Amino acid sequence: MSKDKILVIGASGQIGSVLMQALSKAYGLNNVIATDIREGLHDDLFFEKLNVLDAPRLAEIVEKHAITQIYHLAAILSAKGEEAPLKTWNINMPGLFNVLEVAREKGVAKIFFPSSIAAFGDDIPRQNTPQNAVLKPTTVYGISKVAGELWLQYYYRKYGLDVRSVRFPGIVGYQSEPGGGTTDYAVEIYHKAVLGSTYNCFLAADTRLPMIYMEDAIRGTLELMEAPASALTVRTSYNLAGMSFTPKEAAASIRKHIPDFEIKYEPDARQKIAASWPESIDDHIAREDWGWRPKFDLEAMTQDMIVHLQENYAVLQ
Ligand code: AKB
Repeated sequence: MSKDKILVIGASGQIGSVLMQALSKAYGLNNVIATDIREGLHDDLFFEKLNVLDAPRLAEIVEKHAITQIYHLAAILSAKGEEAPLKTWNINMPGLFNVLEVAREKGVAKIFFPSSIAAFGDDIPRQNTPQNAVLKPTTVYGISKVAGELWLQYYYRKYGLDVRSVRFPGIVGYQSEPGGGTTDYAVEIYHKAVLGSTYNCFLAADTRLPMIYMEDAIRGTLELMEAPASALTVRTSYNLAGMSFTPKEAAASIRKHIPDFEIKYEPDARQKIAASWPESIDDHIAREDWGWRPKFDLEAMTQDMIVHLQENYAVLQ
């Protein structure tokens, strides 16, 4: 059994709820503590209510459980962030500072902080966007991710804090629902298809974006966290690729299983955000440094999503 004690902040969110299960399996149920601002989604024994902006409460939890690793997932995403830019900054940045500071002060060994393809913006090659492309994001969420990446590197260089990060593409999974992102359509489309409804897509048919299946995203996160520190050459955030597709291609892939599926396109403000992001990602440094390989392409993901969502909805009937 591992000696690590892991704290997940934002454990009830899209990634957090699935990561909790994977971490509990890998490190033992007693060794993973869920925290979230929302109560009721996790076993009380291993749950602590936490607003990450409350630094003394965070310190109390870290001390109480002798935490050795923190996964800090709580943030406001791209589309929701644009509705309240300063509020988004005032949650995303102080939340990260509280985590970095508590880690430094209490000797937490490792931190995981997700960055995003939202860190990219103007003046990038949109195909195979390289690791070191210029970072000029157009959303407050993206700005907070770029600033966050640089602060991770700062704490690593100045204090030796072992911080690790990936730039996640849109994450697609059947286990949980996203909220407030620009890539959320790629989850919604499968729910509507399985329910037999027409999907009104908020992005245009040919909007190509990088995406990753949840199973790959979780495995990649654990692999990065388990990699030897000496192998890691990026202490801002690693580019990470799974697949890239458009809403039209997703619909075509779904129709191979659900031939009657219909989609309509009604692009809204999220279209502009999507147009500022890469279409595909060059992740060769993650592949070289810690052996990253995605397993799911669009067709494999569609098949798995449909099977699992059909099961989930059948249980609810
Ligand atoms: C979003 O759409 O905001 C997120 C992301 C790509 O970081 N899913």
